[in-house]
Amino acid sequence: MSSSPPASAAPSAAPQLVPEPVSTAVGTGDFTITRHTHIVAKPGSAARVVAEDLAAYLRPATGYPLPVVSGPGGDRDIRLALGDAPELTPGQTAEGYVLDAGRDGVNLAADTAHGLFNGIQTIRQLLPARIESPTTVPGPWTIPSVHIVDYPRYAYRGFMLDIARHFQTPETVMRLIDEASAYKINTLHLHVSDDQGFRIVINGFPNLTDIGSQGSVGTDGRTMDPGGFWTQQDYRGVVAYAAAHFMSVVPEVDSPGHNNAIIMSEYDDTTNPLLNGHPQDINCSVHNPPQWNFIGDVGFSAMCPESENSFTIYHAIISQLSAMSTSPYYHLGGDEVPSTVLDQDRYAAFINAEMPLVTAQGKIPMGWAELAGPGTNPPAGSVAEYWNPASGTSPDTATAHEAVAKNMKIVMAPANHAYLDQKYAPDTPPDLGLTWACNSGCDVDQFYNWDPGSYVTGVTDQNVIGVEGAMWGETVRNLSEVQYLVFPRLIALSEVGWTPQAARDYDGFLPRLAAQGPRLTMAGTNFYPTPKVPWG
Ligand code: TNX
Repeated sequence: MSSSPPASAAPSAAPQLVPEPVSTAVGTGDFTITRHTHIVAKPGSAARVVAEDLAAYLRPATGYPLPVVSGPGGDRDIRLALGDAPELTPGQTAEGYVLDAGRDGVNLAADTAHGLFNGIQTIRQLLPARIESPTTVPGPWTIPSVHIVDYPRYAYRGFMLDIARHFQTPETVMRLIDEASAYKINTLHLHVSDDQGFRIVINGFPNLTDIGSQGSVGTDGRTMDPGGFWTQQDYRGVVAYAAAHFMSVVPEVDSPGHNNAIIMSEYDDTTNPLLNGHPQDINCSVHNPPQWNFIGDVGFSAMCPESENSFTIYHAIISQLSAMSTSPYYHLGGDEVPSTVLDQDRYAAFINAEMPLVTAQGKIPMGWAELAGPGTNPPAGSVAEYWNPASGTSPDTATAHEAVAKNMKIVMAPANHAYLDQKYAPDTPPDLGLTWACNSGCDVDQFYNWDPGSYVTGVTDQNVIGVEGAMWGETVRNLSEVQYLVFPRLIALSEVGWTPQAARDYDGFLPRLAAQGPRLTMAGTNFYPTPKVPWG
């Protein structure tokens, strides 16, 4: 009845998976997907949706119909089921999955649809790299015999993208969602505003995009690179697309600094009925009146904590973005305000006035780790994102300790291990990437070889909820440039965030990373072919 090739009895080779699963046992007898294979899932169940996702991943390259059908399914089928994964203990069920592949097909089980989605990412990597081809290519489509039990180390595994320094389209971001979710990244942190651009329509404040979206870094404003913005419909579309890839979206409009685009937009907005007629009082920047700066400087702009207009504007931003976003977190920035611009009391006053605007929307405040500094009162459980390269007992780790002392949770993103905008090596293409955190380069070894749970002495997995790779936008103008800096380093970070520390080792990681090269190539994803990886 089946025209599939005979199953082999030889032991399967160890699969080359990233992130490395918690446990992988290799068996004998593999399974080959054929044009007769079905994908089986209960009708109407959340498993059905993920089954459709799997079919959509596998149809282009195989050219097979791979119909999604109701149970029970026969031999040589791929079966997805919810609630049939007794090997997962309670702490492991939110995203865990159990995958069995062998002569009789594939059984994927999980307690949640997210777990199944993680499992189908593993199935993709068990197949030959050609499976990533967008057009039909020859098989065979053989999956080795494996028994995998898998779940993440951290609940938060983030990718941050700055669409403020250079505008990026919704289509670009959706493409990056495809690529990041393939490595089980589950959070997209969108940095939508900074000194050089404000990128999302906010109702009631049309100037924010009419004026604030027109510039970008490095173009002297308005002629060479016109900037751009998203409508709220665009934003909702990206959030929905992310949700379909089991990624939640954390929006960030930085404050009280990094917001010259807001100040330039609203400073003269004297007739806006939502403001009180003298919006000039929002400006606490070094320049008065404020002026554009497109050269990528940081630390020159701030909004004033004494101005009610500041919070009218932030209230509109926070309430509208929160209502459209899926993450429990809202990121209010909080980084890099020099004390010469706002002293610590005024900085803390701003943050303390802004956090209730976030909690009123039912969101948990999140911010760069300065948010934990003296005088601020973040609610317990709010999140500090630690970006400082300092580690161990260095005095520069202070913000991490302040966050712990305030019962905050921590997302680790130390710039020298997690900033995707840093150059790989001092001599990689001269116009892409910055160097401040990585004088001698930050290649995949640097992204892989650190432990978020012991990086700062005294900050442990009791406090750390995850990791994030930050793709700042000063030097990247389009998808291809972003991909070049993101890959393969985000893949290394995905394993830092997923795989138990004790199961990680760089020598074992390198060949598994090398195996991702042809997958990226097949999928048309640009990446830096670092000489550190034995691409083969
Ligand atoms: C620091 S560290 C920034 C960003 C820059 C980035 C460039 C932090 C929270 N902010 O504003 O884009 O460095 O690498």
